[in-house]
Amino acid sequence: MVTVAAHQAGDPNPPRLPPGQIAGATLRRFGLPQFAPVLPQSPTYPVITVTGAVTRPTQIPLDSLIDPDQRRGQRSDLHCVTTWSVRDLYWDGVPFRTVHEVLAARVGIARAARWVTVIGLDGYRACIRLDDALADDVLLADHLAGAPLGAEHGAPLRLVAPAHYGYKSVKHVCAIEYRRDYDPGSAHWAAHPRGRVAREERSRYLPGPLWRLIWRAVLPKVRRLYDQR
Ligand SMILES: Nc1nc2c(c(=O)[nH]1)N[C@H]1C(S)=C(S)[C@@H](COP(=O)(O)O)O[C@H]1N2
Ligand SMILES: [Mo]
Repeated sequence: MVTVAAHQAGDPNPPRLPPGQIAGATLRRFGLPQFAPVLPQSPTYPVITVTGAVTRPTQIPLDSLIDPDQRRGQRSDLHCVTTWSVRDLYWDGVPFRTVHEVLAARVGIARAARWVTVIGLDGYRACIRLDDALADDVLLADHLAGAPLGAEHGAPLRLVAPAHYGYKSVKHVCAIEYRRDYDPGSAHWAAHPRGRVAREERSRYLPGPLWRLIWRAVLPKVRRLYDQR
């Protein structure tokens, strides 16, 4: 559990939360129900598999993908589709865009690639639109709150995409798959292709404010699954 500075009660300018979100003080391990019992062990020598719409699929040691000169810290919020948020998390890592540029030279990414599926060691997959992944605030993080990322929050590497619901921020990253088409991933219909928090793109088929009610009702059950281990 990571404790963050609580915002002062009576703060004249409390930072605004996106529509339908409620802020909590601590980040607790969370995710899809089926992944609650799976806690990946970070490999001694992590490698990232790069595959899909590329001409030279390969595996790259994580150390050689994280260029120390490109490291950056970032303070950002995490918004879960089930309506909880945690503000002001301090991540450290390299921008996804920087890694993408290195990969473009090494693996030859197809010009038609418009999406990227990020895969975790637990088998979790989430797909993000490539131009969304290339935004300034999208990080591949290996540190949280100044310490190396622990197993709870996604060691060895985690995607941080603050403008998108938490289900896009894949933990335990072990593979990056470039794609021509959208891949619903582990959350299937419960994921939205874009998943932009500001537009409340929570899930497919129904409007965001309606999904709020549904996900709020589901939240306590999923919390229990994650808290009991
Ligand atoms: N590998 C993996 N990444 C994942 C998930 C998961 O189940 N497995 N759940 C996602 C969801 S729905 C959320 S809200 C966040 C939760 O991050 P936390 O466990 O650090 O709180 O992780 C995301 N990334
Ligand atoms: Mo989530």
